[in-house]
Amino acid sequence: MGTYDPTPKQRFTFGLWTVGNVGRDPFGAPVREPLSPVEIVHLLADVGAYGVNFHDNDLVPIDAAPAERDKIVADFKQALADTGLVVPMATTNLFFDPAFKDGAFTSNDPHVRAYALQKTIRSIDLGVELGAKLYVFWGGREGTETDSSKNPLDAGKRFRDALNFLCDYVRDQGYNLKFALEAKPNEPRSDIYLPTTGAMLGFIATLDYPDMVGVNPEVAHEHMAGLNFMHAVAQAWDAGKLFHIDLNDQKFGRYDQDFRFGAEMIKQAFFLVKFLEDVGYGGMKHFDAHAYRTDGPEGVKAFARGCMRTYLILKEKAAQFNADADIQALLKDITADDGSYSWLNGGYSAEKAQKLRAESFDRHALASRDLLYEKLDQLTVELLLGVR
Ligand code: GLT
Ligand code: MN
Ligand code: MN
Repeated sequence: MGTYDPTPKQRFTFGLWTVGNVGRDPFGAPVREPLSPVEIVHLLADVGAYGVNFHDNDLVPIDAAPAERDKIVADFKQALADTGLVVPMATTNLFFDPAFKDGAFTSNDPHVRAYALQKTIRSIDLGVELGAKLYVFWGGREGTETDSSKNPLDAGKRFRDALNFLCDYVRDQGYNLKFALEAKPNEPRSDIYLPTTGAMLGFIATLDYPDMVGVNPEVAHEHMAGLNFMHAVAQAWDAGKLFHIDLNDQKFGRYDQDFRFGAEMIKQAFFLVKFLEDVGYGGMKHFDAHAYRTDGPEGVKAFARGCMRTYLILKEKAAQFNADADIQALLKDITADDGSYSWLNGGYSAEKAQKLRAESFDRHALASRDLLYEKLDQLTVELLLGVR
């Protein structure tokens, strides 16, 4: 049994907006006192996090005067230096201000689109100044309530033009910065464009610099759409596009709950952690979640510790799964290969197609195999429940 106390070497990160969440929701006022960015950095260092991420306006209020901005940034840098925390990722708030009520990069209004571009350039400068190597795009307002208002082809083109412009900006400045696109199906818009990680992966291939752009899948966002998050992550990994990940939890089909990692769907969380550990994902493990609205300052710390502890416990469970003799024997049997068809490996040839045509298969024998997935799954459940 390992210890589940997180340390910075595990690369767990949180956004200023996560542990700093004051518990406001569409029906209720804040329930927690706001914490300053400096206080948040110290809180995160206390609980064993590696890094802190931010939106431009989490750090610097949107209407801050230049002198105020400089003081805030200097204090934040000092807090980073005092604690050893780093800033691996930054992003732009393109959703809160009423100017973005009909989108930022995809707005019908060219003035809004230009403002969004300017705000992002400034925010990229700030992120890079603080050490960010990755820049996230979550287009919360990039969508519609009524499709009478916007042509999705125009919206797609505008979003593409904006990302191409920003890639060129980053290249022009000589920044060491990559982009990660984060999908969400809806909320706050009725429909958000490019609603899934798979949609983002398809879109990236249409950009001018696809190598600079990957994805930032979020558990809650795929679960809102009723999808298997681990499968989306696997597709992104396979494409070499898993640049970042937003870990949290969520019941299917609900509003964006952003619960503590592992709070709802332990089995899905287990297979996700197992996947990330098995493939050797080395990027940031970012918790994009917040404490229940019922909780105060102690609850916020319990929330942050809980996210990381659950990850580490599931990591241990994944190692146990990989070492479990009964489970591995079943898997060996399930994936057994007697070599009869190894001649099909290595791609197509006309000869292989010819030979395959002549093969005869006993469909009934193939179908009669008892795969014992029930047994395998029960072993997995018992392992997770701690009785193995
Ligand atoms: C917002 C959203 C998150 C995104 C953040 C990045 S902001 O909290 O709900 O999923 O990752 O813009
Ligand atoms: Mn979310
Ligand atoms: Mn997110």
